[in-house]
Amino acid sequence: MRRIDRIVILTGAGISAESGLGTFRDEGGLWAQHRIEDVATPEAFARNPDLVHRFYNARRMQAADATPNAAHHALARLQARFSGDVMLVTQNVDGLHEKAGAQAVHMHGELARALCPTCGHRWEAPIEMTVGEPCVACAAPTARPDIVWFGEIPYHMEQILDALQTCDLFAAIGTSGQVYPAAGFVEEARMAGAATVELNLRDSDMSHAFDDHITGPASKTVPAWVDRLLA
Ligand code: BV8
Repeated sequence: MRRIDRIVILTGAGISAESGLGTFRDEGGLWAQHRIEDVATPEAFARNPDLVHRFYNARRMQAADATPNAAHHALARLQARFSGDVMLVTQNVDGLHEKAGAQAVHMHGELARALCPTCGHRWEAPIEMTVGEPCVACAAPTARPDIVWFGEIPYHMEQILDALQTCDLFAAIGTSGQVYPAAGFVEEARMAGAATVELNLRDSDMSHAFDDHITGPASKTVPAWVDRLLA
């Protein structure tokens, strides 16, 4: 077994499923209630800002009440105790990794933050945002959720790609591998010679690209996986 010094972990909605937050593509998932085009694109926000704010307000309130599960806590433990580097990249916009004490790189933004498209200022979002919400810095009435929508460029891509090119182990937890560029991270890691493992309830669209698969609910598989890494 090669020595592992640098780990990159990518999490998706599946890690928060057992904390009661809806995933996107499982039956009854968030997108089942709304079409992506209707709520998670800049065009949707321009066309119907009230619907988009209501969609995110509901998720912001749900996320505010949600508690991290054993999988979030296990990743925080890994970050705290692992002798090498652990970079935790998340597609999730809930704050559950932070609530468990971990540091996460939010490539799709965060529900808890607002963004002013006029001056670029970011601040802690009110639990409910409304149409015409003024920016706290420049007062422009155009504030939006600080979320990366489809067609927008994900955050921290340079930092993430650097880490993928130098990691020894890449793990994807609870993601369907359907959204790019996150779905392509496993290929970046493989090309850099990293070992790759997928932890999921079932096969994902990227399962073929992983060396190993650990099947089961994250709250069970992630703590056991972390214990092995820390042993
Ligand atoms: C970009 C914020 C350019 C919103 C999100 C055609 C081909 C290829 C690409 C494209 C294409 N057409 C368009 C694109 C680009 C597009 C894209 O990929 N579209 C897809 C739909 C085809 N991507 C973009 O637009 C991205 N931007 O490409 O810019 C660029 C490219 C490269 C470099 C620079 C610039 C922007 C994408 C970001 C969109 N915003 N989120 C919000 O959250 O409201 S994406 C959205 O989907 C969420 O963030 C979510 O995290 C993400 C991915 O979903 P998953 O997390 O995987 O969740 P999902 O429900 O799908 O799966 C859950 C998984 O968990 C399942 O596998 C399930 O089995 C598992 N699970 C369930 N329960 C458990 C579990 N596992 C373990 N335990 C459990 N208990």
